[in-house]
Amino acid sequence: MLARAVVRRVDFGGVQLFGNSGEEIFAIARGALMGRSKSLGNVVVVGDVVEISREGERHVIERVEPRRNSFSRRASGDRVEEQVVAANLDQVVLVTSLRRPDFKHGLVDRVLAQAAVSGIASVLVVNKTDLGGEEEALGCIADYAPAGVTGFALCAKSGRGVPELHEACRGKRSLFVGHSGVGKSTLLERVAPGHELLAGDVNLKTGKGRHTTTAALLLRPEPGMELIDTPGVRSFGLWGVDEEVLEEFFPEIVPHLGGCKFGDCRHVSEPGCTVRGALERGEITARRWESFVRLREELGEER
Ligand SMILES: Nc1nc2c(ncn2[C@@H]2O[C@H](COP(=O)(O)OP(=O)(O)OP(=O)(O)O)[C@@H](O)[C@H]2O)c(=O)[nH]1
Ligand SMILES: [Mg+2]
Ligand SMILES: [Zn+2]
Repeated sequence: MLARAVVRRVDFGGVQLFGNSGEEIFAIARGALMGRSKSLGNVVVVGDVVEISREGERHVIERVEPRRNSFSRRASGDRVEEQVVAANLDQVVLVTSLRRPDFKHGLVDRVLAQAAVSGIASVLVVNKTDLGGEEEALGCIADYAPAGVTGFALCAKSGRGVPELHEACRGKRSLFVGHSGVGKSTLLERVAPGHELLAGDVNLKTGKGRHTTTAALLLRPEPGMELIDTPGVRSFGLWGVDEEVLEEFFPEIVPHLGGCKFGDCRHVSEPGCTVRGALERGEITARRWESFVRLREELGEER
């Protein structure tokens, strides 16, 4: 008889699971699951539903159930390869900070597009308002209003603004993504205290803590609410989208598509372009537009 379980964390030596009654189970994967690569890679990821058998004291993952969705990125490195970050998600919580590190639009545009490509809703968090002020954070968020993005300006350190995000995470499985050091784990500790997410190493030379998260981890702080912490990303490449259709994943561009004079309009210098019209009227911001063009070029170069 096979039992079902949910993947909590994938380690080198095995997989941590939540069993049917919420109990933690450690399992290894059936070799056949891993294929020729002999690695779990994208086969078993956090959020997956798996079927496990028992061999004496051992739990073995026999099967991975089909995913309702998954959030991927292009794996870092030179090869064009997919990295599945997590599966079966309700929303992506994109975490940024106002300072240390500075707010960076580039990653925001990439992650928002990737979530859209995966058919997953997203919200934007601007953390560390204590270092720059709430006004400025709200300004960052306002840039994304034409894209229909909900944002939260907050301070994980003091807890200010965190209850609103907590509320937005109730009843959902949320994937926390962002650059290293923006405060994802600190924020998760606030929403879900007692998970020792920050119990990492302390730098012996500086005496300062660097608690860099090294693997995705699913938390269940309260019934129905699931939060996934992930390691910070340095760069983020899109996966699973062609340059021709990228425009469909920028919500503020979408209403202006289909009206261009030429059916194959690239919205660059063609006459009668309704997207350029929207750009000139400010309905699409210049900054988002530049991001879109850069991403489209990048996808074109990968061919
Ligand atoms: N001033 C200030 N510092 C914060 C705040 N939130 C987090 N920090 C600090 O930012 C640093 C990084 O926080 P982490 O929570 O480890 O960041 P992370 O996003 O999980 O980083 P990775 O695991 O490397 O991806 C720590 O020194 C935190 O104490 C905040 O609201 N204000
Ligand atoms: Mg972390
Ligand atoms: Zn056009």
